[in-house]
Amino acid sequence: MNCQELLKKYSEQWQAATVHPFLNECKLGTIKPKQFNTWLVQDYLFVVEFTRMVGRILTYAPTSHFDVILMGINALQDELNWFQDKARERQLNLNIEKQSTCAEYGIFMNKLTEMPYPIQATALWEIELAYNQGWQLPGEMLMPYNEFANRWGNPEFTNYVKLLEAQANDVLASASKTVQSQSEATFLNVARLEKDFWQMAYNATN
Ligand code: MP5
Repeated sequence: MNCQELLKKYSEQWQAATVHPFLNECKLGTIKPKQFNTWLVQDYLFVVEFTRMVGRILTYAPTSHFDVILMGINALQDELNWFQDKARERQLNLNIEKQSTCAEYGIFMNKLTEMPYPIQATALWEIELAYNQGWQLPGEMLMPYNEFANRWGNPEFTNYVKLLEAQANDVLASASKTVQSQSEATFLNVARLEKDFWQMAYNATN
């Protein structure tokens, strides 16, 4: 089982993780500010936990994988500051509680680094691909949403995700059957969390 095979086998779940009315309405410019701002604040809180997780992944990764992972951490430094700028522009308070889906995703990422490295590498690739494809698929977005779409849809980010895929494939190839099937279960968990995350933001209508 490699990354492309996972996407093919679970194409329905993957579609639900990456195609959502939230993103379509960003493209059309009809998303409600409340929905968008809820996503923005909750996604900042997600990225804080994600950054901690990627830091932990270095503990388990072979040194040959460091270059790509450190590239990701480097980009996260910029991304966290960018989120803070976007929140300031919109006068949003980042010091709030996580909604339940965001909290659940955080707990999932905490547990992920207790699992064998091939599972971590696969989930890391998948989480980044979800945003790469999710923000890319609708096509060119209207202002101000184009800035968000470009952050995850740009060609350099696509390339980074391909490098993550190669690293995941590298370790999946020699993983035991048990670890391979755990990777599959984890793939499905991430797909569900991604779908729920869009829905969480989309539900914020008042
Ligand atoms: C990402 C994200 C991509 N920002 N939010 C969710 C819910 N899933 C994936 O991670 P990053 O660190 O922003 O590239």
